[in-house]
Amino acid sequence: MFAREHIEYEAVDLPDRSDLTDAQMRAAAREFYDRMKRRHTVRDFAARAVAQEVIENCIRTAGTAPSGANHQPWHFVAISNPAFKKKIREAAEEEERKFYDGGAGDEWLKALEPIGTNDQKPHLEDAPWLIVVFSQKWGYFEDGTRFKNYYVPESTGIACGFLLAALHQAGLVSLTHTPNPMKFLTDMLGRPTHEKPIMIVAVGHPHEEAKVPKVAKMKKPLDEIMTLAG
Ligand code: IYR
Repeated sequence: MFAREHIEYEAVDLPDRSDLTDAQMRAAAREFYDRMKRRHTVRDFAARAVAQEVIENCIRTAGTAPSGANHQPWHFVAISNPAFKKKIREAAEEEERKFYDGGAGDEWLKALEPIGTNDQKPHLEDAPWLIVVFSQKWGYFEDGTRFKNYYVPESTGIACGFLLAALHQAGLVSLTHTPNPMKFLTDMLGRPTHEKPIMIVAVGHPHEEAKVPKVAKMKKPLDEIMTLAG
């Protein structure tokens, strides 16, 4: 997508300008908050399938995120094949066993107690889709030479946020899962070594008996997360 000869500034008129009244804006912000606060991280998935087209459009949304120098330093691998999901589960559980057996250290394990997680990761097989997010330390020009990427963790983090919001908007639930370490994903998915696995997002419909940890629903109030300065 990037060619060396295209590195120059060219301006175009702002497309897609929004034209809300102040009242509409107030309502829109409120409605989006009301919608987003109903997003829950869910570990229990139903067997119901999800169309590939839905996953593709959610990844397209993630790809609209802003990024350092617009380099878009991310790659998303979508997996629905049951045998492949099983392989990922087995490898992730192997890492998680070491983590929960003490590798994580007491403080970390204590912090996870209210979340109720353990080394069993059935969602990696039960969810109809796994989306593995990779960040890219560098990219390639069309001529095969490399360019450096900037603000890679920040950019990829924003793209992941867009992805989770898009999945929620599509009526799906997701679980951000970060086995520790995650290097096995690079090998298993055949990704180049300059790409770093960031997270696995398990995606699907919630199981009819799905539960969430009570503490996960306690969000800090506005006066704790916001200061008006000046
Ligand atoms: N990767 C482990 C541990 C874990 C860590 C954090 I921080 C969490 O918020 C949740 C889990 C696991 O997935 O179980």
